[in-house]
Amino acid sequence: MRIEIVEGDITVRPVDAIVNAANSSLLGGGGVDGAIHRAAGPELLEACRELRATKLPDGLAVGAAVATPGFLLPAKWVIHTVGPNRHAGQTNPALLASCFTESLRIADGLGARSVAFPAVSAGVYGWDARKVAQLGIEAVRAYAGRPLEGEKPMVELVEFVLFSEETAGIFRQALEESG
Ligand code: AR6
Repeated sequence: MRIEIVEGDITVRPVDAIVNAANSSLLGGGGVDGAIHRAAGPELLEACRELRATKLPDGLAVGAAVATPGFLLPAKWVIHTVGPNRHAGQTNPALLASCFTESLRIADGLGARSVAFPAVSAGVYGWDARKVAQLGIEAVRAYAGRPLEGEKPMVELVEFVLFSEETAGIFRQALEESG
C-alpha cells in the first residue's frame, strides 16, 4: 500500500473514494464536509438523509464510517467518517485511528483501489495536525498489514490531501518519521 501526501482540494482527486470528515448527523456542515457536498451536488445530501432514515437513525458514531456514491465527484464513492471533537472532550486517540481504519475497511469492501483522506478532526474539531498525521499514517500502515480477514487489501494507494502548504508539510514530515 503506497502512501502519498498531496497539497490541494480533496474534491478534485481522481481516486476511487474520498473520505469526508463529517459529523454524526451526516447532514452536512462546513470545512471539507461542506466542500464535498457542494462538489458532489444535492444527491449526496439525499443519500445521507436516506441513510439516516434507514440504517442510521441515531446518526453515525464517532470513529465509524459509512459509504455513499460520489455523484458529481470524480471519485466513485464518498466514505463518511466522524472524527472525535476535542472541544467536546473527545481526546481518545483510538477514536481518531478508528476513523482511518474503518474507512479503509469500507473502501476494501467496495473494491476501491485508491482512497484519499483529509486531515480528519484537524479543523473545527480542534486536533493538532501533527497528531492527526501521526495517528492517520500509523493506522494506514497497521491496516496494510492486517486487512479484511486474511485477504490482501484491495486498496493500493492512500493519499492524504491537505488544504494548506503548512499542513502538507506536517504530513510529509510525519510520513518520513514513520519510516
Ligand atoms: N480539501 C481538503 N481538505 C480540506 C478542504 C478541502 N476541500 N476543506 C477543508 N479542508 P474540518 P473536522 C481541511 O473542519 O475538524 C464540519 O462542519 C481543513 O483545512 O473540515 O473533522 C463537519 O460537518 C482541515 O485541515 O473537519 C463537522 O461538523 C481538515 O480539512 C466538523 O466540521 C479538517 O477540517 C468536522 O470537523
